[in-house]
Amino acid sequence: MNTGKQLFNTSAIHAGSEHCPVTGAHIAPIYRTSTFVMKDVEEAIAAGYGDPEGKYYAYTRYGNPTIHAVQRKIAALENAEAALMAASGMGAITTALLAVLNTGDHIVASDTVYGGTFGFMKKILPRFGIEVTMVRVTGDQVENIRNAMKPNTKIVYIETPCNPTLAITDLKRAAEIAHECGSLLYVDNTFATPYLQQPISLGADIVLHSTTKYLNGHGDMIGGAIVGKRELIHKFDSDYMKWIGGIMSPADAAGLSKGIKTLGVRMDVHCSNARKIADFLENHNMVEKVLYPGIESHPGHEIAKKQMKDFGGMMSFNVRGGFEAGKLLMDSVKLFSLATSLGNVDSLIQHSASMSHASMSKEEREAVGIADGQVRLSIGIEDVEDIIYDLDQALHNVKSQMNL
Ligand code: LCS
Repeated sequence: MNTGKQLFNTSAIHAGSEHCPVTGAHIAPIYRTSTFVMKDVEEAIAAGYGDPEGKYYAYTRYGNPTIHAVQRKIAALENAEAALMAASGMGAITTALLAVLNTGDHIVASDTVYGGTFGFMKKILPRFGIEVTMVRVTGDQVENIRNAMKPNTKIVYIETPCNPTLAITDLKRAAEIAHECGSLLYVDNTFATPYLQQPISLGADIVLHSTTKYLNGHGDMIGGAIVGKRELIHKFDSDYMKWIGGIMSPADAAGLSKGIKTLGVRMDVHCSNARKIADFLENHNMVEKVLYPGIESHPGHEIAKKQMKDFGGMMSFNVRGGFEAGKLLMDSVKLFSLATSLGNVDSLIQHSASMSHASMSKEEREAVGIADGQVRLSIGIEDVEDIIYDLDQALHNVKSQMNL
């Protein structure tokens, strides 16, 4: 029943998407401009760096109507007050971390995160005197966060479901621990999207996205978002993004707004396809292990059921025959594209160890369950029978060529 607040799909279509107030154009034009003309010097002085809410503009690096439109859309979907767009997911993550951290600070992060995030935390933050402790945060091990906290811990950083092992963290519990210890909770919500999981409603302070993935959905842009309370987001904008400069382009913001309009309907198909494919793989004699939070044997299944609307379109699996079998499988698929990235309408397959998580050493990967033979699937919204047919023929090919 409608309670007066717009529901998800309505918001995805309408939030932030105003018609052009000047011409009446149904779809507002893209404000492809670097700068904004001032009437006179008095106005220029008053405008300063522009207004973070878009009441007036000065220069696109400080704000632009097309970028502000997608910010309002994403904030509405995440049940948040404000959002800030970045040139990439990594741009959003690094901006949100560096906007808060100072030399001598400490952060606690989940031990499994996207390879780029891992690289930034392990190789760049320490250069600025910022210490990172990575701990296992699945199931009851979420309590490890408390043990890792120090007086100078500023941020707890979680990715759930995480890339590429689909491990799940109890966000409500993580938020409680972070807040009891006086720290902020950051959550990368790229895999779930706000359609399936709203971390702010579970206690997170900042939500991060690679909008490159499901939010855009069509694989034709790179972007990121930082979402949270107005005061914090405006501070990130005015004290950091404005000078670091990694903003999203207006053209990409317009493309992203279009993509988000169909997020809910796309996610429903991603989820239902993924569930059928996980069942198919679980019952296939060439598959050793399926990592998908939607299957009951997954250790994070109960928590995922509690905090997510559905289980998403991402999964990983270990093929019988190890690395050689995984390699042959990826060379044998026809419908899937062998490509990193995820969240597109079309299905993608990748080798996590050498692609998304190449920034980790073999030992670091093995410690968190990223096996050398592991294959990651981003299940698209094609007809599921066609996706299963492709995987089946590829697995048969592996079996016969390797005499397994
Ligand atoms: N967060 C997650 C969970 C990601 O999977 C990625 C990228 C990022 C952040 C960074 O976003 P970007 O800067 O690429 O927009 N994940 C990728 C992957 O698995 N393969 O290629 C990129």
